[in-house]
Amino acid sequence: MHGSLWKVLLMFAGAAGALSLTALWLERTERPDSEARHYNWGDGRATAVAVPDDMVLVPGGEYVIGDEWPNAAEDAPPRRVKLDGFYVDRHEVTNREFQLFVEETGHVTSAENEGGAWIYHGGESNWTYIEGANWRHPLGAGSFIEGAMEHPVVLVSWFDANAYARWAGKRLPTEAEWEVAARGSKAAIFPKKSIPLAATVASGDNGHAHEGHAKNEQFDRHQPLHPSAGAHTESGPTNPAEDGSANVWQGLWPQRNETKDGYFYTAPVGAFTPNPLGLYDMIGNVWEWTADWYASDTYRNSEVAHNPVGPVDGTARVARGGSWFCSTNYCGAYRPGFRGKSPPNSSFNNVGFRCARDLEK
Ligand SMILES: [Ca+2]
Ligand SMILES: [Ca+2]
Repeated sequence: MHGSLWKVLLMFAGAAGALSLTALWLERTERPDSEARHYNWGDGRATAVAVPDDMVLVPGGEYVIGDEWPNAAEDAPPRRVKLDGFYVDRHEVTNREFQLFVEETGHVTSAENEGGAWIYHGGESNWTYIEGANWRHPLGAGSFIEGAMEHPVVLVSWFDANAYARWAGKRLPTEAEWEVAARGSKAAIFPKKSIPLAATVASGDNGHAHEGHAKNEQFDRHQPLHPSAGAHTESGPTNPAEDGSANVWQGLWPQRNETKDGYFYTAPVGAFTPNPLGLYDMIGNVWEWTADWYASDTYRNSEVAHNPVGPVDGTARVARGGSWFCSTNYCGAYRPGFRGKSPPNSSFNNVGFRCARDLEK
């Protein structure tokens, strides 16, 4: 009896030892790269081209948006939409442009009113609410945008983005407009062969908003692995996490950002190849607020929607495109069909926007 009891105890001890070894291994492998602390906002290679502050015409027509995933309930299944032609900003709104808006209007951002915002700082393993963080101080006090005036503005809420758009005589793009623009106005669906097996695990908090500053819930959190995703170019979808075609996070978060694309945080607009319409950074760099409220069933309507605008109210606004923070193990949102969302008053240092405008009637 005693002999078998000892065997059982030894088995438990062995299992416990294995578990603690596993825990140690996990702790070691998930430890963030301490070198990442040394990146400043605006760091990166200086290869951006000068990009005009103009708008690009997206022709009217009927398009297919949404990705063909097996887990379409949480993402966008393919859907036909009919859009009138519209203009969309060639690049994300930059710090330079946003500063002009603030100088002319005296606009005070949501983060400034609130006294802080959510930031991710390299070398950390979590998002942190930092007092004093705002669009002028993207990593909190002691960080500045002076070396990043051609980078996209961050730590702007949906309200800030909307106020800027109105000031500029523009508006935020609808979710459908954003996606058609991101696909280069082509009715592009991911080819079936690109559907990753891991997509079948998707559920729950895809691109989920955070309410009341719940820790760790940001656009990018809780995403399934999407080893094969990415921007759509003339030659087909690419995976920026592998080929550096857009500013995302290459490597496993948070242990190592290989920065094969040249940037840890944001990149200046014009640093990456534009899509077939000539639009920069639709994928990656910063998430982009859209005009629409989020609803999980937006894309389930089988009828062809004409200029769809999303539900009339809600708790979260849609943002699109993924960001510099987006890695294969933590996010995978760097594809045109991915639907992110967050409460409109929230501000993060990987979320910005661009504007759209109707054609003159
Ligand atoms: Ca990057
Ligand atoms: Ca973007």
